[in-house]
Amino acid sequence: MALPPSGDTIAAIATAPGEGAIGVVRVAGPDAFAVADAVFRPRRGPPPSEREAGRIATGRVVRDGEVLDDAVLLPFRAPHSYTGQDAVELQTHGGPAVLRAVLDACLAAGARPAGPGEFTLRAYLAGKLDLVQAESVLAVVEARSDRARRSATDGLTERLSRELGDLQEALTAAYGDVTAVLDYPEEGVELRDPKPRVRTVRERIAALLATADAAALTRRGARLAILGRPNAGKSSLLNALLGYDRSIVSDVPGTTRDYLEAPLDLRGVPVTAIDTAGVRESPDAVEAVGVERALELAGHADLVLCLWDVGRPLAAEDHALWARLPAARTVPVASKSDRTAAWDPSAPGGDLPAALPVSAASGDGLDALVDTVAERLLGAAAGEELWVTSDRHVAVLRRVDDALARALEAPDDLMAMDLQDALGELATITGRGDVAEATLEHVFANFCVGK
Ligand SMILES: Nc1nc2c(ncn2[C@@H]2O[C@H](COP(=O)(O)OP(=O)(O)OP(=O)(O)O)[C@@H](O)[C@H]2O)c(=O)[nH]1
Ligand SMILES: [Mg+2]
Repeated sequence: MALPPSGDTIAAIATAPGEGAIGVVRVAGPDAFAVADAVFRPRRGPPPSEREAGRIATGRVVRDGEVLDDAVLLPFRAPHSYTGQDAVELQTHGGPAVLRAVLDACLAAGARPAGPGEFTLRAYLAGKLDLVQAESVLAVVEARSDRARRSATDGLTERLSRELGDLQEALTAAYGDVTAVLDYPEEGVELRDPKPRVRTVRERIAALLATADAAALTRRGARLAILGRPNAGKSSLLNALLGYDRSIVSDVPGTTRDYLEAPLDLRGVPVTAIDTAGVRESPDAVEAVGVERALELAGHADLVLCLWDVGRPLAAEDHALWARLPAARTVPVASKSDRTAAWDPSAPGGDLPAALPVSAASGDGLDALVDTVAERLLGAAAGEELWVTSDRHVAVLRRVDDALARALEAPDDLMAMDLQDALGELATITGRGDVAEATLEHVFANFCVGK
C-alpha cells in the first residue's frame, strides 16, 4: 500500500451517515471548480469558477439536466482552504439518497472518491497541520466528554506539538553530545554529559504518560459507588450530586434495597454514580442480597464514597464496613454535617481516617467533595492541562521512553544508537524529521471518509 496521490481532485460525503437537516459533499483538488461548474447551477450570477472565494451561492445540484436538490455552494481558493487546494463544499438536504446522488454527480464530473482521512492527509502534506494536529482532528470528532474535547482542541494540540518538538530538540542535543565524544575522543573539544538531558526528557514523558491514563478514564467514564450504613444519607447525597431527586429518600433505614445508577459530569469527568443498599446485618433476605451487591460494586468501582452519619455515634457496623472497602480507592465522608456532631470528622477514632464533612441537605462541603473525587480519579493529571489522548501517541511515547532507559545504561557508542531510535520514534508523532509512509498510512486509515 502507498499513500494516495494528492494532485488529483477528490470528493466525499463529509457529514455522518443517516438523515440530517443538512448534508455536505466536499470536493478538493485542482479541478474542484470544474467539478462545481458541472454540477452546480447558481440561482443567479456567474458559475462557481468565476465566483469569489468565501462568497456563498445558492442554487441547485444537477446531473444530466435532472435537478437533484437545492444546494448552497461554499467556494475556497488555494491556498486558503483546509487542504490548501481549490475546494468547494456543497450543502444539500441531509438524506443518504440525496447525498449519494450529489456525490455521484461530482464523480461523474471527474472527481475521484476520497479515501479515509484524505482531506486531512492533504492538509498535512500541504503543511497546514502537523501530524499531532492532524490526529487531533480525529480526537475532536470522536470526543465524547467536554474534557476530551478541550484536550483535543487546537490550543492544546499546538502545545503538545511544541512540547514534543522541545523533547526532540533536547534529544538531538544529547545525540550531538554523544557523537562529539565518539568523533573527537582525543581532541580538546569541550564535552558535555548527555545524560542529564536524557533524564529530563524522561521525566517529561512520564508526566505525559500519566495524563494518558486520565484521558482513558475520561473516555470510558468512571464508576463511583456510594456506601454506608442504612440511613447514612447515601440516596440524599446521590440526589444532591445530581441536582435532582433520582433516588428515594426516607427516614426508614433500608429504603434503598437494590442499587441504582445515574450519570453525572464531575469537573468534566463522566461518572456513573451508584447508590447502594445500606450495609448492615439484615434479617431481610432481599436487603441482604442488596448489601452483598453493594460491597461487590465497591470492589469494581473506580472510587468509593464511604458515608458515616456525623449525627449518630459511630457503630461497629461503620468499622466493619470500612474494613471491607478498598482503602486506596475510598473517600470517607462525614454525612449530614449540618447536624450536631456526635464525633469529630477530623479524627473519627479507631482505625478510621479523617472524613470530609458534607451535608446533602444544605449543600455544604459538596464542592469540596466533587473536587476531591475529580482529583482522586484523575491523579497527577488533574492539574495538567495538556493531555495525551491518542492511543498511538501513548504507544510511541512508551517506546521512546524504553529507548531512553536503554540509552542511560549503555556505553557511549550504543547510547548514540538508542538516542537515534528514540528520535526516530518521536518523529512519528510530530511528523517533523523522517516520517515513514507507513506511519502516515496508519494514521489516516483511522479517519472516516470525508475528514
Ligand atoms: N439533616 C440532614 N439529614 C439528612 C441529610 N442527608 C440525608 N438526611 C436524612 O437522612 C435520612 C436517610 O436519608 P437517605 O438518603 O434515604 O439515606 P440512605 O443512606 O440512602 O438510606 P438507605 O437507603 O435506607 O440505606 C432521611 O430522613 C434524610 O432526609 C443531611 O445532609 N442532613
Ligand atoms: Mg437509600
